[in-house]
Amino acid sequence: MSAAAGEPAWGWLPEGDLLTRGERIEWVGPSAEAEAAWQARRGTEEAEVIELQCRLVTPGLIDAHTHLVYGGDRAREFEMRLQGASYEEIARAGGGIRSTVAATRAASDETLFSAALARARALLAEGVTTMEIKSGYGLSLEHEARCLRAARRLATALPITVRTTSLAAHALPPEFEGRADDYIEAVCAWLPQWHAEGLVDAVDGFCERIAFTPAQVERVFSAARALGLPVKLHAEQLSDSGGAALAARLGALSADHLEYLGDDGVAAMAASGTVAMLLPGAYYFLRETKLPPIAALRKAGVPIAIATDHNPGTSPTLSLLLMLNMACTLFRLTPEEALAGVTRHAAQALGLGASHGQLRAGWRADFAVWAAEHPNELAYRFGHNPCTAVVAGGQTVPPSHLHRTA
Ligand code: DI6
Ligand code: FE
Repeated sequence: MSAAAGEPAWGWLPEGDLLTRGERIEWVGPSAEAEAAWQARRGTEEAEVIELQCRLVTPGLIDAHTHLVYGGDRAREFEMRLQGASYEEIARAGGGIRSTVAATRAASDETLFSAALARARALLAEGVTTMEIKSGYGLSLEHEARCLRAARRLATALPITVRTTSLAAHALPPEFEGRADDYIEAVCAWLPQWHAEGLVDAVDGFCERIAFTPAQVERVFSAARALGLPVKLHAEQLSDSGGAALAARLGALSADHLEYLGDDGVAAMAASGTVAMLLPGAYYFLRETKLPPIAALRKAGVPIAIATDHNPGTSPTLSLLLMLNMACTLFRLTPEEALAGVTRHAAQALGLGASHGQLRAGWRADFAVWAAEHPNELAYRFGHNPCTAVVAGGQTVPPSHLHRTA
């Protein structure tokens, strides 16, 4: 078995073994030392050997930015964009996010859940054992709660770690037309209620000229911080609004998208340890041409993560492996940086850096097994899924969970 811990120079053990105990990794090291490590720990417990057939093993992948719960789709909007309409024009004309809000509100709880379940299964089939799931298509007290409950329920139906994020500050719902500040005030009042129900692990916003201003985002962030919730932000996706610097100043876990990020934003993120979450699927699907400032982020030592941004409008992909490839081909990340971006840096972006995303003793026993010789192959091939087995929390994931149904 080979192990790629995702550490500098791949952290790759060409011949390694893992011991797990309960949900955690107990020991990881060279195969030659595995027998001794096992004997030293041997108690009365029964041991189960998971035969990994000399295959590559990586930490379970982490998709740290998704909008997995929504109704309907936006295939018609895709056609309109191909005929020349821009994403912003469609959004300003009441389409875009608002059309998904209407479809989400009209969907039953069961429909919302089963569609999200199929999407989560497709991610899991590629070795994704941890996913962040945002609300943001309900935009009312009850509809946001329904989406967050559906996200929470996924972790009871599948052996995955789910982190939920409230993205109520995603777009202005029609009933608040022309009253953005009133909507923000409402969101600040709703947050404690979602939090009290245990529905929220973090708070996000869309800081953009077609969404909310930095001042409005700051009000939502103050409400989050009053509840002790970490924040993150969709920032600098379509223009430079100074969102990343604002997020960094408030200690954000991540600032996401970042195509239009300037030097000040990079410096602020470096100072606060905020992760740069790059989303090549949205860049590709919107045919953006402005690249995020990768060289400046690298130079400043800002940790870089990669995610699908799965959503019906700008990134309807369910392949995190494809995002690895795009991060390399479109953003010129190295395959090693891309893998770190969906393992340990992604864990950091979720506040799970000390428990997820690495093959290390004490970390959660989440790992993926690949029909590959070297970890660089995960970014190299595209449109191809070499994942042969997934172990989550020390348990082999049954093949029935790994069927692609979305
Ligand atoms: N940025 C995005 O790319 C998605 N949300 C956001 O804030 C787009 C969501 C959509 O178009 O439905
Ligand atoms: Fe997003």
